[in-house]
Amino acid sequence: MKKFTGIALLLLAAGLNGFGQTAPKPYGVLPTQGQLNWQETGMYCIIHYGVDTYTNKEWGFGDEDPKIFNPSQFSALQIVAAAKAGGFKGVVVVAKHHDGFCIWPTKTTEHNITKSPYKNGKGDMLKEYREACDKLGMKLGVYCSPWDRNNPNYGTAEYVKTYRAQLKELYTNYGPLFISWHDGANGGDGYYGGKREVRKIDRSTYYGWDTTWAITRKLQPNAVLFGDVGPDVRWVGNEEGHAGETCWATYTPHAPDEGKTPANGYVKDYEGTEGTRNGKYWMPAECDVSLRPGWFYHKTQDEGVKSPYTLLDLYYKSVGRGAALDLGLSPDQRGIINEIDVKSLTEFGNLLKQTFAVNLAKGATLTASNVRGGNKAKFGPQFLVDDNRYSYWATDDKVTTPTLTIDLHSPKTFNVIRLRENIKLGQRIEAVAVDAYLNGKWEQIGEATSIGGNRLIRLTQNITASKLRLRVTASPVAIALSDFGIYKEPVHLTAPKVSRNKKGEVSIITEAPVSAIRYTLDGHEPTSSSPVYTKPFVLNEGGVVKARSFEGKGQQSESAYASFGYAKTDWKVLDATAPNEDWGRAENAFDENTGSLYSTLKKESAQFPQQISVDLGKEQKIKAFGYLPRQDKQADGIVDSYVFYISNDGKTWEKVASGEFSNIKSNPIEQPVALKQEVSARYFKFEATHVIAGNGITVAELSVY
Ligand code: FUL
Repeated sequence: MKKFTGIALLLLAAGLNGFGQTAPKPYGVLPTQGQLNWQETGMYCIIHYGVDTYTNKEWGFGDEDPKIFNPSQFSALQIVAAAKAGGFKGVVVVAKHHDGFCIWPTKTTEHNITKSPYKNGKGDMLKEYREACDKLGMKLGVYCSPWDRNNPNYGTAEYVKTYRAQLKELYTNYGPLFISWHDGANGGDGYYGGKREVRKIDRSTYYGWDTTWAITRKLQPNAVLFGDVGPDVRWVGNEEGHAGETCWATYTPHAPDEGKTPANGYVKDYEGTEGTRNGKYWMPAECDVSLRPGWFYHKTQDEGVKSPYTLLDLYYKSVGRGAALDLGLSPDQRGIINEIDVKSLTEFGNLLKQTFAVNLAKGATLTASNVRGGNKAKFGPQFLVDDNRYSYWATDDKVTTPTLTIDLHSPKTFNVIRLRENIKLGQRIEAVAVDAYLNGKWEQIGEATSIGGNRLIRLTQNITASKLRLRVTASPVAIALSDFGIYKEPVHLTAPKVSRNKKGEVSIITEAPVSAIRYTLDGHEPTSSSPVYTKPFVLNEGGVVKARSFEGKGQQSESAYASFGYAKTDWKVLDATAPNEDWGRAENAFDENTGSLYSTLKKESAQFPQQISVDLGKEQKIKAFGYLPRQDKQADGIVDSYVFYISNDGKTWEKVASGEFSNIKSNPIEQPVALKQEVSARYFKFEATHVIAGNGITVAELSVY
């Protein structure tokens, strides 16, 4: 009898409310199992270690002698452990970069590790990475550059066969892999077996990507494919480590030219930053950014290692926007991750742990304005705090903008809010707002767009409240929200900012007042006994400034770092290719303002080389120069091929350096060039022989050191 009543009640409930039992219909395109796994992985590192580590380059030409590849202490275990200490879940190993040198004993080319002194030619670094990952419970992925500046056949069908054979070796011998990474940098000049020429390819058709990807699907069915055009994970369009504030997991890539098929290296890559609402494919973004300024290790960049809080900021701007964070690690010439990098990674890992250890919303009473079919057991808001990404709170089909109140029962202090949708049902929610009950009324404290697989709202200040409210403000369909969390970052004093003006005066400022700013000029870390900064000071000869904020009981910020060349106070333009507009004055190339440009850009075609020569005001010793490309995200006029001259009379010039600025398009940071030997000169000339786009050159800053 009892049993019978139970069933009757159930039938009654179902009859009254049919969809109280049925899940909401999926919305739009959906992730595959591989993409769901990737989303859960969330953060991993990409390891650049090869011949460039020994030549101090970012892109090797392809003519490097394998004998230079001679690590004294290579340890895959140390490298993978450093990534793990940072909270990362896997590593993508650059098995071959654009220089063509393979760090596994491939049968496809002679240009590989067996020709190096490493383990007397018996080494296999991929195997060592595989073992290290297994030992440490980390995932492994591979990067094998499609562009190969060493291979004599590059540009022919024969090379494509070789490239596929390389992938097959990697897939067959080192799996299981979680990602296969395909770079968009393709074609150009190189060694090519001694030909030393330019080889152009049709990026849409040359690699026959569909055929290549079919190999991945067959041999590594659980790996996702990364590229500018996915097909599983898209490039975010910058190498700065951030996705758009609004960032959709769906994407419709477009070719730069109307009517053409987009491909890796041939896509409007800036569209990857936000993706496409209701895009054709589920193709979430990966944000790749290096821990150091460059992807490979350069001793001169030891001071440029990103700090733990910079990494945390990037975490919010990548993982916190539904994308993945792919952080570049660069083993040094010993073949291990430098101590400086390990320290930053470890502290970042600890920050993450401390921040996300406790969801302060656990134990709260959650009350929803609507629950699907009134079926709380199946679709109630309690699922928001159960740590399961796929159990969820859902609403009736007609209810698309519900409200949720969260009674925390006692005041809680937090500065991060986490939201997640059950993405197995698609990306549904377009916008939300969060309110806190403060001083007797509801006040909005945060808002966000494009929720998706993970959305972190980082508040600018701590909020203490015992009642919160979530309002879904835009969604085309019923919601399926799986997660609501609030977290508290450890207290943090922000590092000061160091800058210098044209008069050579260095200023050090903080966002908010602090007890003291202390600084050093000798490269040492500032301590509580370093000099206190009181007013701007002159640094005519250039050098390194390090500064920290200090507060209360021994609390101190991370240290800020800036390196300056000679002060540009007396610099004058000697001669320069005519700027085309008023705003592009040649003087802007050395006004210590990274926002102003010297520009010769024209609509009609222009002649190269173009140049700017500068009178330093007096003879100076020069060890290096630096070119800072425009910082406004535009590509026009960025120089990627240069010649640098010096002179003592401003008439006869001596060439002291020339070369390419590799990877400047994707990573437009200052390009430092060390001269072969120190010179003494009153004048220098910077000549551009090629630009990545546009008719003319642009220069944000030139410096000499
Ligand atoms: C880019 C490459 O050209 C860089 O050298 C680096 O490997 C980066 C991860 O991808 O496209």
